[in-house]
Amino acid sequence: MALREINFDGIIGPSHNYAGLSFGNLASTKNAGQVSQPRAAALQGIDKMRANLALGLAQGIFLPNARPNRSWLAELGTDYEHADAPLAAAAMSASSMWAANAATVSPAPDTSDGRCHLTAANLRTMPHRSHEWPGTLAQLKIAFADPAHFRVHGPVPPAFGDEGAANHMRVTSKHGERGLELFVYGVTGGAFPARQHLQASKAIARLHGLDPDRTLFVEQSEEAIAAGAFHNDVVAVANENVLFAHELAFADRAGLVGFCESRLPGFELVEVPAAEVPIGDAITSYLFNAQLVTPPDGEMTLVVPTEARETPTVWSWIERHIAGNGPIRRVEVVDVRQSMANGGGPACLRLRVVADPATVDPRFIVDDAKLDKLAEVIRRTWPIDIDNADLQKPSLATDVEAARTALLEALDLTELA
Ligand code: SUG
Repeated sequence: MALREINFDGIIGPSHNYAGLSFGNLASTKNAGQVSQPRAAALQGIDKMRANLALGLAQGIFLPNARPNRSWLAELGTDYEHADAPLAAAAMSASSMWAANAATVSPAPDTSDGRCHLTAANLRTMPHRSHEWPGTLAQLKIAFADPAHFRVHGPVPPAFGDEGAANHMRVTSKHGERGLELFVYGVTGGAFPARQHLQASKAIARLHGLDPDRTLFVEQSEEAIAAGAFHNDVVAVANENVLFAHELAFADRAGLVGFCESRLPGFELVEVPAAEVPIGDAITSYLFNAQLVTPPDGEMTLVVPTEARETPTVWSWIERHIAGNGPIRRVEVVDVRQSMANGGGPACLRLRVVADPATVDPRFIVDDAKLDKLAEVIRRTWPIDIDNADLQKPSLATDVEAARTALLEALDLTELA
C-alpha cells in the first residue's frame, strides 16, 4: 500500500461573502461589509490546487455545503427571508471552504487498529461554523467509506470546542511512517475566544487509538491568541521531521521540543524569532498558514500566500532561510486573496490525509482535467460578486443553490444534495 499525503482542498462556495462573523479573526473583522467575489475566489482556489498538482502532489477536494442552510434556520424557528441579518449571514456562510477545520486526521501508522481515523470538527465556538459538521460528515463518510482503511467519527460533544486539523500537527520521519501527534489547545486568549478545548483534543486522541507516549497536548500561548492566532495553524505548521513555528506560538516551547527530540531522530524546529518577524507581521502575512510539503523530488517546499511576499520582514526571512541551506528548500507563492480577506490562507483551505489515494472514493480526487471541468462550472454558475446588503435577496439564495447543484452533477455526487 502506497501511503502518501493527499491535500483535500475545500472548493470555495458560491455564497462566499464578507459578513465579519469571526470575532478574534482580525481579517474577518477588518473586511466586514466588503463586496466579495465568489467566482474569482473559487478560481483562485482551483489555481492553488493546480500548483499542488504541478509540484507532483496528490490532490483531493471537498464540496461546499448547502447554503443557505435552510434546515438549520428552521430548527431556529425562522427562514432565510425572515431571519435577522446576523442569523441569515451565519446560514449563508461559505466557511466550509476552510477544510483544515473539517476534521482531525490520524493516519493509519499512528492508530491502534491500523486504520486512518477522521473526526469531524464540531466548530461550536462560532455560530456560522457550528452547523458545518453534518455536511462535512456526510462527505467524509462517502470519501473515506472503505472500512478496511478508514474510520470516520462524528464530532465530539459540543461541551468542548473542536476546530479540527488547524490545531493538530504531526511530525514523522516520512508521511507513511509512524508519527508523533501534537494537539494544540487554547486556555484563554485574553479578549478573544480560545476555540480548541483540551478535553476535545484528548477525546479525539482516545477515539483514534493513539499511543499516549507518542501524543502531546500543547498549550497555545495566550500572546499568540491575543495577537490574532485564532487557530494554531496561523503561527505553526509541521511537515515530516520539520516543525516550522513562530517563537511565540506555544506556552511551553521547551517541553514541546524536548518531547519531539526524544522520540523522533532527525526532528528539526525551524523557529522564527519575534525580533526578525513580529507576531503581527506573521499573522497578517500568514507566513505559517502555508502548505509545507514534500514533493516527489524531496525538496521541502513552503507554499505561501502573496501577502507573505508583500511583507518585508517575512519575505527577507524566507530568502535568508533558503539561502542559508535550511530544511525548507523552495518557496511557491499562490494568490488566495479572496479567502485571505476572511482569514483563510493556503493551509486553512486544505485538509491533509495520509492514505493510499486508491482507497479514497475517486470522485474526491482531482487531476488537471477534473479541475478544468470544475472551473467551467464555476465560471458558468458562481455569482460574480456579493454585496452584504443583498445577502437576503431570495434570488441570491436560489442562484447559490443552483450553482452547488451544477457542481454536484458535474462531480456525480448528487447524493449530497
Ligand atoms: O473560522 N473565517 C474562518 C477562517 C478559518 C481559517 N482556518 C484556519 N486557520 N485553519 C474562521 O475564522 C470568516 C467568516 C466571515 O466573517 O464571514 C471565517 O469564518
